[in-house]
Amino acid sequence: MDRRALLKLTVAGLGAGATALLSGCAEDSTAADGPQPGRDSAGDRNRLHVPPLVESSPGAGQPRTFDLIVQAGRSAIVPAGETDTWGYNGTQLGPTLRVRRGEQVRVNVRNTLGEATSVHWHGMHVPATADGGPHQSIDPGATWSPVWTVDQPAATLWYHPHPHGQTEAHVYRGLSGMLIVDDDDEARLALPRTYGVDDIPVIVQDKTFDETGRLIDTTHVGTGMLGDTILVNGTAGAQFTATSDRVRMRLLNASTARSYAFGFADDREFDLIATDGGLLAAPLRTARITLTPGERAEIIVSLTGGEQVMFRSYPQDLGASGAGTGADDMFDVLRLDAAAGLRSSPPTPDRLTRLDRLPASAARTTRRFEINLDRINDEKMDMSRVDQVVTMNTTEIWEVANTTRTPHNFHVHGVRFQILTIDGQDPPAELAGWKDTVYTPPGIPLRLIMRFTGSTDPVTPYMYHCHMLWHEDIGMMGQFVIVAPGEQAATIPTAEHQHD
Ligand SMILES: [Cu+2]
Repeated sequence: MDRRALLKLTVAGLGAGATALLSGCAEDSTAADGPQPGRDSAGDRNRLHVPPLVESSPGAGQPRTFDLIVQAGRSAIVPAGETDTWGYNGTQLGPTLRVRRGEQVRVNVRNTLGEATSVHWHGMHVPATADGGPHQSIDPGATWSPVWTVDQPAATLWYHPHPHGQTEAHVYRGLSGMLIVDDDDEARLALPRTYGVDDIPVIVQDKTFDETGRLIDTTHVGTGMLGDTILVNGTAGAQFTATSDRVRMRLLNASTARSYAFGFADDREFDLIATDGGLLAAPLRTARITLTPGERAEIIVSLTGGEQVMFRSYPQDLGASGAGTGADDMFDVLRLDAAAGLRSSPPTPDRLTRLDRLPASAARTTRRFEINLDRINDEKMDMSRVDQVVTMNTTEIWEVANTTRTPHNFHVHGVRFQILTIDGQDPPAELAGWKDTVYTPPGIPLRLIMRFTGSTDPVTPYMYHCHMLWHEDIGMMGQFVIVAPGEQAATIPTAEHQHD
C-alpha cells in the first residue's frame, strides 16, 4: 500500500471516529441501535448509513416481538452543524424490521416524545386496530403493542407516523423506517439478498437546512414542502461501495411531497423486479422509475469492477405545470462505487412470481373518489365519520379522479390493489403489479381493483388518502370500515387513545 492510500484510509478512519464522538454526545442516544445516520466521510461523499435490522425476541408459542422507541435527539446531517431530529431506536429514521410470511409478530412501540404520535405499517395487511392510523394514537409515555399474523407475499414496505393533522411534521423530523416481508417463494429465486451488502435500503428524502445545519420548514408550495438537500437513509451526499456485480436497491420515497424519476447518470438500464406490494411477474428492463411519496420499487443494477456511477433523480412529467411540484429539479442521490474485484452473482431470473390479474368482472361494487386539494368527494377528513362501508371478502373497483391541476397520489390502507386502467388504457408494465400507492395525474381518471380480506371491524376504520403529507394533514383523507355481510358500520368512539 503506498503512502497516499494509507493517508486516505487514516482520514476516512478519523471521519468515522468524529461521527461516533458526535453521536455519543447526542441526547437520548442510550437506546440507539448501533451506528446512527450522520456524516462518515468517504472522500468527497459520505458513506451511506445502512439502518440496522431490529433485533427480535424469538417467540416460543409467542409472537416474535420487536421493540421500537420513538425518541428525540440530535443529528449531524450537514457540515454546518447539528439539528434536532426524531427517530426510532435512535436519533433519526429507524431500524429495518424484517418479518416472514406466516409468522405472528408483535411490535412494542414506546413513545418518549412530548406529544402523541402513531406508527402505521404502510402496505401491511393488518387488522384495523393494528394499522397505526390516526385512531391508534400513542400518548407521551405510552406503549402500543399491536399483534398480527403476516399474511402477504414478500415486499418492501415501510413504517411511519400517522397522527391526525401532524403526519408531515412527524415524518419530516425523521420518523420513518423500512419494513421488509420475506417469503419462501422469493427466497427460492436467485436474487441478491444479503442485507446491507448486495441488498440495500435506499430511503430517499428531501430536506432543507439553515446555515447552522438546523432542519427547517419551508413554504408550502403546490405539493407541500420541497427540500434542496437529498438524504438517503439519513445521509446527505451519500456514497455506497458495492462489492458484488449486481446490487438490489430497495427504493422508498419517504419524502413528504417530492416525487423522483430515478435513473443512472450514464442512462444504463436496470431490472425493475418489484413495486409496492411485491414482485412483478417478470423483471422489466428500464432506465427510469418514477416514485411519488410513499411508493416503493426494487431494482437490480449491474456494475463493473472499479467503476463509479451516480444514481440520480431526473426532471419528470407529472402532468402538471412544473411550478410548485419539483418536477423540473435534478439531484444526485447516491453514488455507487464498485470495488476493483466484484463478487459475481447470477443474472436476474426471467420469471419472478405468478401474478394473476384481478378481472373487472369480479367486482360487485364501484366507488368513485374525486380528490381535491383538501378534500375527497367534497368532504374534509373527519375522524368521527365513516365514509365507506366495505363488505368482507368482496372485490371492488375504486375510480379515482384528480380534479385539480396539482399532483396528488392515492394510498389505501389494509389492502393491495391492481390498476385496471389509467385514462381508460391498460397500465404500463411498471404499474401492472401489486400497488398500495399510485400517482393520480391532474385530470386523468384511474380505476383500481382490490379484494378485501382479513378480519372485520365495524368500529375501527382504515384510511385512504393523498400521500403528499401536507394534503393528507389538511383534509385529503377518508375512512372505510370492513364489515361482515349485512353488518352496519358502528359509531366511532371519539377518542381511542393508547394510555399506559
Ligand atoms: Cu395530494
